[in-house]
Amino acid sequence: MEVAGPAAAALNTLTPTQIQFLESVPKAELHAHLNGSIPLPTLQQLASEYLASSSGQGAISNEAIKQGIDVLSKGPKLDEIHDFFGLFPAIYALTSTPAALARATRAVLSAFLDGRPPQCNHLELRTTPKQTDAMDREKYLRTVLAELDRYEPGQVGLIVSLDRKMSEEVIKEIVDIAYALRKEGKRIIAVDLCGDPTAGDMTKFEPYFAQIKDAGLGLTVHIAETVHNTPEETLQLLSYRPNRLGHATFLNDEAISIVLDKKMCIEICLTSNLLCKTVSNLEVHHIGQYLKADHPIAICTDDILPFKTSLVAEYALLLAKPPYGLGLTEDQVKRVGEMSLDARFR
Ligand code: 6MZ
Repeated sequence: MEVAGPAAAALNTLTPTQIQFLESVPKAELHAHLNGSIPLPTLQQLASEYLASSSGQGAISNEAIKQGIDVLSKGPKLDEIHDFFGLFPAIYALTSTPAALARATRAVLSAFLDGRPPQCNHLELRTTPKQTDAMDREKYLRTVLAELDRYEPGQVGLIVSLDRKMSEEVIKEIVDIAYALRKEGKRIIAVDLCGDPTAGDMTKFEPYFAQIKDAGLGLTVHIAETVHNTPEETLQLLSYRPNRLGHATFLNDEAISIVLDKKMCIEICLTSNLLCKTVSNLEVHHIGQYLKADHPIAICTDDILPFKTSLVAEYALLLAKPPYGLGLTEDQVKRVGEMSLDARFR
């Protein structure tokens, strides 16, 4: 995976011995979105096959797909987080058949788990089940899960994502499929709430999140990712008793005290926050307060495709000296790795 931007700058300040150390630290990747983690060469291959056979009459034109791939290849320039979500329609057109989705999933799993040494010792991959002309949501999940089955059970699990914009009908359908597949013994470990952070009313999720918790599935929610997320919404999401929180960038004091008290692990995605401009630099990143409190965190990549990073590169942002990184000691970095493994859904 090509690494660019802040994570590459941090890596460049480290010695080969330090990079080897980062590779050897036991760690888990707990926050990676499937369609945002497809290695660029795989996506480019899927695009060239798609364009060769498509009449361009689909939901998105061939020209828009070409442009989308071009932007992703160069590394998208984002003025703010909403620009980020516009990258996905082109990707979705390319993973809309079971065969293409299986190839994308296989490449994502390989990027995290097959390196020598691998990027992580444990992966929790997440994805939003989609209905397309070629598959329903159950087929979508079965296709992804079949690829997970190629790895040892302890190595990788699947988190089913719900999008903030979904209708209640779709939420119910997905939650029901998730239960049924789990009952069959498939590796569904948790449910996630994601999508455009300012869209949707969170009240519709309440009964489903309660059921999910009662059924013994994990719950992680993207929360307070932007300055526009209200304190009311944040407290509402916290009241659903999530085990882990994605980003949690803009928590007020009341929310922070709940998070500390309930020991909710924060999934921290440093490059993602910097490139989406929700955090202006590492020095002011909210990771600082959690490190000080020895509160559970997990360093994660979010979307290695647009953000051009890797898990080891995100750990470089911990070890590198300021201003390139946070300047943690090797022992502190090890402790962060340990915390990510402790926060796995089991
Ligand atoms: C919120 C995000 C996200 O599910 O199609 N996604 N949601 N905040 C983020 N931070 C930058 N990054 C990715 O993967 C892509 C989807 O994951 C969500 C978005 O809904 C995106 O469309 P899947 O595999």
